[in-house]
Amino acid sequence: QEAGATLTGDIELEVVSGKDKEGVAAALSRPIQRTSEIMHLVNPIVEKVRAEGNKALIELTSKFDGVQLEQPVLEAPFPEEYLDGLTQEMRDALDLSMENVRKFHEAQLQKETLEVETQPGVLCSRFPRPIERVGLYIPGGTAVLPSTALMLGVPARVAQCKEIVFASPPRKSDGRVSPEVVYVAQKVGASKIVLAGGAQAVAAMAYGTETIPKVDKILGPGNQFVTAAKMYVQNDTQALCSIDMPAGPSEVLVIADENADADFVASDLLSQAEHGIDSQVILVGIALSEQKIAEIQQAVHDQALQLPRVDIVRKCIAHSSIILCNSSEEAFDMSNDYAPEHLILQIKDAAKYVPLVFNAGSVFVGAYTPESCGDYSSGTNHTLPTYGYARQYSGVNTSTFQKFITAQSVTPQGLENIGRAVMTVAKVEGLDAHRNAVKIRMQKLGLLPESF
Ligand code: HSO
Ligand code: ZN
Repeated sequence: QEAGATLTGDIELEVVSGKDKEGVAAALSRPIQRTSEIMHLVNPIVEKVRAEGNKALIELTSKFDGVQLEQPVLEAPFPEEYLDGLTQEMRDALDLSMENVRKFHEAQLQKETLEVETQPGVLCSRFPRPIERVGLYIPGGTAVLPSTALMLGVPARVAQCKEIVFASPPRKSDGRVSPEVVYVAQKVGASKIVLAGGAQAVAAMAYGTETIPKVDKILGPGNQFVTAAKMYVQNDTQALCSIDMPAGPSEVLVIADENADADFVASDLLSQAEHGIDSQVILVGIALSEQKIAEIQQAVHDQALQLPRVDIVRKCIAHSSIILCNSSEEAFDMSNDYAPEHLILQIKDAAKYVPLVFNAGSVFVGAYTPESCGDYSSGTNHTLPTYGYARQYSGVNTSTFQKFITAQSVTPQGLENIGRAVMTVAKVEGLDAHRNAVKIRMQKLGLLPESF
C-alpha cells in the first residue's frame, strides 16, 4: 500500500486496474433502478390527484411534506414577500447565469422552415412550433435547486412556450418555495407555481386540477417517485403528456493524466459525490504514477472533511473507484462504454481529445473547467441524460421545448413524378383506397388512361 492509502482512511476511492475486466465492470455498473417496484405506491397517488384535484394535493402535501396548505398553487405575479431574503448578490448571480443560459439556448432556437423539393413539383417542408404548455419539476429534498429552475425555465421561455408551470415541494418552515425559485419563475414568465412535490405534483400537472392547467410535457429531475410518476403519465393516453428523459442518480467520469492537478481532480469528484449517496463518481487515470494516485486520494480525503455534506460524500466515495489505464484510447473507450452524464477532461491538450467522445451528456474540457460551471453559469444545460442514456438521449436543449411539423405540396407535375410509385406500393399493401386517391387525380389530369 502506498503512503496515501493509509493516511486517507475511510474516505478513499477503490483502485482498480484497467486489466481487471471484472473489476472494471463492477466499478462501472450502475445501481439497479426499481421504478416498476414502486409503481404500486405511485399509482394510488396519481389516481387520487386525478380524481380529487386540489383537495388531494393539499392532503398529500400535508402527509408527505408536513405542510398544511390552503391553496396548492401560487399564481403570477407572485407576491413580493415570496422574494424576502433574496440578496442583491444572489439576484446578480442568478441574472448572470440566466443570461448565459439564454444566450446559448437562443442560438439553438430553430426558427426557419426547412424546404426541399424532392422531385420537380414535390415540395416537402418542416417548421418548428413550441410545445404549448410545459410543467417544470424542481426537486426539494436535501438541497434547494434554483439552478434547475433556470435550466428548465430559460429554454422554455426561449422556445416561446405559451404556459410555463413550475412545481416544487413547499418548505416545512413556512410552506413556501425558496425565494430563488420564485425569482427565476418570475423572470422566465411562469404562470403558476404548484406547491407540491413527488408523484402528486407530476399528476397535478399531467391531468390538471381546478386551478392547475394540464400541461403537454413534464420535465425535470426528481427522486424515484417523481420518475415513476413521469413514466406512468407518459404511458397514460388520458394524460397525453410526454416527458424529458428517464432519470437516474447523477454521475461524473473524470479522465486525468499525470499533468492533472490532484486538488482540481478531487474537487470535481467531490462536487458530484455531495449530490447524493447514490451518485456515481469515477476517475479514469491515464498512466498515473503511484505518487499522483496518493496525492489525489489525500486531496479527496482532506477536502471531503471540510464539507458540510461529508456524511453523504463518505457514503458515495465508498462505492467510487479510480480505474487505471495506460493510454487515452483505453480511457475514452471506457468512458464511451459507460456513457457518463458528465465527462471531465483533465489531461494535457484536452480539447484535442473531444473528437474521441461519442457518448456523454456534457463535456468539461481542461483543468479550469469544473462541472460546477456547467451546473450553474456557463450557459450549457445541466439537465442531462444519466444511467447510460447518454448513448441515445441529448440533454435538455431548446428543441426539447419544440416540435417539428412537416408539410408537403404536390403539383400535377409532382404527381406525375411520384404517382406511379405510390400506386405500386399501395397495391402490394392491399390498400386500394390509397391507390385510388392517386389514380383518380392522374386520370383527371390525363396522366393515366380511364381504363387503367
Ligand atoms: N450536477 C447536477 C446539477 C446541479 N448541480 C444542480 C448543482 N445544482 C446534475 O447535473
Ligand atoms: Zn452538480
